[in-house]
Amino acid sequence: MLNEQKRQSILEVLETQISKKRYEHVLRVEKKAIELATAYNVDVEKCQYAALLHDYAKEWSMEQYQVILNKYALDMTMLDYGSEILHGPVAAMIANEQFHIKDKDILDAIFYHTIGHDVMSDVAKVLFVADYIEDGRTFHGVVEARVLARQSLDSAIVYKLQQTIMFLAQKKVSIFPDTIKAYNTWISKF
Ligand code: DGI
Ligand code: FE
Ligand code: FE
Repeated sequence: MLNEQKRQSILEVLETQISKKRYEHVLRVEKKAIELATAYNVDVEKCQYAALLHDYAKEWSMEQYQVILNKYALDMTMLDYGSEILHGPVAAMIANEQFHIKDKDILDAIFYHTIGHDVMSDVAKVLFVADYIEDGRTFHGVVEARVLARQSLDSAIVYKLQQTIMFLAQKKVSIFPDTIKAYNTWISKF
């Protein structure tokens, strides 16, 4: 478990960055991440760090994203997809820079929490699934996702990728190519 003092110091800063509604989402993701990490024997503390910081930059402006993208030479094509795609990679940079988190599992989990990735650490898997099925989610398919998450993290990951791509295509919005790439990898190995 994450030390409560450290946890509170993160929450104090997080509160200044996101709305109350999103803050509560983050607490529910943390709760679900602890639950999944415990069930699947994954490092709980790492999963808590990843959960607490994953949406840190979700309400930032494009100008703020641009600064981080330039500073860390991140993929500029992400700019075409807006905050939905940018907030994870940017939050990973902030976790490193501002919260001095150097653990690659945690940083990658935050970076890929929206997009997914071909190779995901156990921490990344836990966050990817916890974000999708936390208790506040009510979208069509979440019940199925929760059932799958009890069977295996991998099956829930494939389901999330598949559902997300279908959802975006239905909405007629562009899909970030790396999400398709992750889907292709996961669907073929599953
Ligand atoms: O930040 P959260 O809302 O907790 O969850 P998230 O980081 O998984 O973001 C989900 C949102 O991002 C959801 O509305 C779908 C959207 N999204 C995911 N992949 C893509 C995407 N949007 C676009 N335009 N393209 C994508 O590839
Ligand atoms: Fe997010
Ligand atoms: Fe989230």
